[in-house]
Amino acid sequence: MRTTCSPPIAPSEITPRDRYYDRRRFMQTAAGAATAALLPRWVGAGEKLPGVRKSGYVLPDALTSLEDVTHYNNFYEFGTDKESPSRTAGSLKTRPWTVAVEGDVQKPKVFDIDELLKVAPLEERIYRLRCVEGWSMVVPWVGFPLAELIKRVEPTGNAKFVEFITLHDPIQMPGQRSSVLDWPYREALRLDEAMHPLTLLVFGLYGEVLPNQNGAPVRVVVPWKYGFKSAKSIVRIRFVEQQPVSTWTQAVPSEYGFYANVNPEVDHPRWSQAKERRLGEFFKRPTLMFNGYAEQVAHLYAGMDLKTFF
Ligand SMILES: Nc1nc2c(c(=O)[nH]1)N[C@H]1C(S)=C(S)[C@@H](COP(=O)(O)O)O[C@H]1N2
Ligand SMILES: [Mo]
Repeated sequence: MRTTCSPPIAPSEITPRDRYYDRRRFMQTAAGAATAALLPRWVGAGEKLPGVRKSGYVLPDALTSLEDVTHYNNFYEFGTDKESPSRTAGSLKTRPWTVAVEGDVQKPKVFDIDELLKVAPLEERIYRLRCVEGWSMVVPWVGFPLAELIKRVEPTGNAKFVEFITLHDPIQMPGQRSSVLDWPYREALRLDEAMHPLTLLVFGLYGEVLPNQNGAPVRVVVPWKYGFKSAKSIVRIRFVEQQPVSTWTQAVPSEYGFYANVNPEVDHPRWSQAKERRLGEFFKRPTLMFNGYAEQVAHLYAGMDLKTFF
């Protein structure tokens, strides 16, 4: 059982919540029955993803528990505190869902999520992910390299950056009724970063369909960058020539740069980045350059001053 970081639930909250989930489950079942004839299969959070093969991407680090991975989240569309997303992200409908892949590409395409899921074989990869706030986790993600999708749509010579845009729907995403950030959430990578074999398009974790609070039905995971680069619940992937302005950079340009490479030598203006706390652990550990992936990614930034391009 979880003993820290979770506020006590008031008895008054319990009944309505349970009733809400029962109702939701009923609706999902009804919807599932109605569409079963049309869809190849109905996948929802917690369901096992079929045909996932293990990969060579493993780590000596212990895995962060499923409980921690799914109950300590940053997902401002569902509230600004860590516990809100697990409580409120049930309102996100992840089917039907489409992802428009567009911009400077030869073959733009709107993918249905169940079609996108089949662009390449799903594999499990254990990656570290570190939040700029100083906590980190080790997660068996399920997905395939983003490069597989990029190759399908054939970027033109003009494509220099790839932008990821999250769903904008204040009805399903209550956090969007507040203007803490400029919605929809936007993030971007340089094309070579997006094509790097470590960059993963993610549909699941721990062998199961992504829980909504972790970015269902599809997100990216860029393990050598601070967590905010890994956009959740993506509906649009756009190839562009100019460097896009990410949501966090727009909000606080002095604190959140475009690159956001994990770097213990570049402090956040308001706190040190030298150490991190693994969820579930008590003592902090030193933060590694590029989050431990320097050998694989340092060449992408050869000759760049990483204090300027933070
Ligand atoms: N759309 C969207 N994506 C997002 C965020 C967000 O608020 N909205 N938060 C980011 C931040 S700051 C982090 S640390 C990671 C957290 O991912 P996790 O909840 O799966 O651990 O998601 C990132 N992706
Ligand atoms: Mo974060």
